[in-house]
Amino acid sequence: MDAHIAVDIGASSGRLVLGRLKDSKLTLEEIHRFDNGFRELDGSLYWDIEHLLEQIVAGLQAAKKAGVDSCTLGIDTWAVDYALVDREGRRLREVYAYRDRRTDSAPAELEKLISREALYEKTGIQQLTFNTIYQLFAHDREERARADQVLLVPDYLYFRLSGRRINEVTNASTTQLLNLQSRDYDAELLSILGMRREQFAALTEPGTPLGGLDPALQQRYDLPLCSLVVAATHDTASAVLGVPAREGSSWAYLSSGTWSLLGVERDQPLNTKETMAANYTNEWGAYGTYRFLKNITGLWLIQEVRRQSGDRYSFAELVQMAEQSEPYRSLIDCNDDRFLNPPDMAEEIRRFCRDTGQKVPESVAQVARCIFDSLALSYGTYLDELETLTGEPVEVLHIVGGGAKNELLCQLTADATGREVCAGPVESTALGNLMVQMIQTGVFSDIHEARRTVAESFEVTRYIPGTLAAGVKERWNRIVKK
Ligand code: ADP
Ligand code: LRH
Repeated sequence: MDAHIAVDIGASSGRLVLGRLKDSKLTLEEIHRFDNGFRELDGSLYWDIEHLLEQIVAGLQAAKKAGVDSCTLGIDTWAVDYALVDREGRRLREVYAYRDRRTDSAPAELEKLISREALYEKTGIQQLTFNTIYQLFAHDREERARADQVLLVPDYLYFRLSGRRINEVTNASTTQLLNLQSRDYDAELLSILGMRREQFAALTEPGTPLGGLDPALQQRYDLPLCSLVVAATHDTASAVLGVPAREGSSWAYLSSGTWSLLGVERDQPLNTKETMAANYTNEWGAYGTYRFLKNITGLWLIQEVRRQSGDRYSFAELVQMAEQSEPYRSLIDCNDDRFLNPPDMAEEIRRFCRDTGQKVPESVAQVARCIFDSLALSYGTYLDELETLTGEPVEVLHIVGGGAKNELLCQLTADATGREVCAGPVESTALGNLMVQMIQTGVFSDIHEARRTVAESFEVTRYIPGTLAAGVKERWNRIVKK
């Protein structure tokens, strides 16, 4: 089998990417791309899962047209969200999107039943109001109890394509229900939710072969013969696999898309009092690794500004406009909860600047500049914190994902972190997804060989740190401390 297809669906867009090894180089071909997003229905936010399934089928049909008769196939998506299904596999409702506000008070309510410290000690997962544990806690009780199973979004897509139920571990760890010691669902946490272990399928490792597509589906739509392989189904897990890091170098990653995930790969979790206070997470990775990282509100900020201005400018145009705008004029604390899902992002940014006594960004260009400056400064702060927490220096920061295309942000990041930045590949998530398929089918012997091949197959752009203008760091520190 020399054709491998990654279905990679992020919060803003999805794609089917065909990967092959040719003359010892990995080649990628995007065969289908589509928009993703959530929408409001009766006051709640939901993903359009049926649309995603239709697009996967359309992408596979496009692959067949392009001459792919047989391939392996892996799926990854964003984390934490889930479908509840009955015994027959019918969905009990639409799939909530993680920015839905029903979980706002869930952390405080759950804390009455288990302390935040105990929860972190068990799971090593940072507190985010949308972690699955909080979503399930806030879910209609009767419906939650009635569910035969909870399938996280990629698990559900695998199920719809193949009829087989899995519970892939890299994504399962983002539920905040897995215990780091027992490496399974934590009995006490399940009992707090009033749930049973059987409501979650057996944990499945990336690289597990899953057989073919549902034959009815394959024939009805005339799809290629697909051998499903369980990918590292959490998109961030795949993105980190796809980082072209040199073995033995001291590197960190910034997976830069809707979210900015800044962290390091480790072979042990790190869940101390200090890492809890700083809200760092230990998500489980493929091949026995952990992603020790910080979630930073990322390019969501600019996505919303763009969407709410009627998609008037492309991302490239917004970057260009920001480039010509005065640097470090106004700064925001990107991780302030107010930016999670405000009705008007640009207005919320202006309000933040007003509240903190700064110049208010008026034009779209000034707002965009404020976002990029602030993101870069956040990366600087958190990278230093990461070094302190792990006790290990970071020399190179690899930026992967759509944000690697933003040259202004990459340079600002080099300046603010004082580290060399290597940007690219943009499609590291699809690459990580493909790498697992290719290791499973023997194309690569292990992750090291796969990463070496990625490094030799794709250009990265280097950014050397320049000096940060005087007084910027001090102003920034005042703003984030408030
Ligand atoms: P996700 O998978 O989380 O939905 P992506 O990794 O696809 O996100 O990254 C999407 C982001 O990449 C966009 O929000 C945008 O900020 C950035 N981006 C995409 N194309 C460009 C471009 N041409 N120039 C600058 N930034 C870009
Ligand atoms: C990035 C991501 C991130 C999660 C968030 C829900 O797409 O998967 O790792 O924290 O979405």
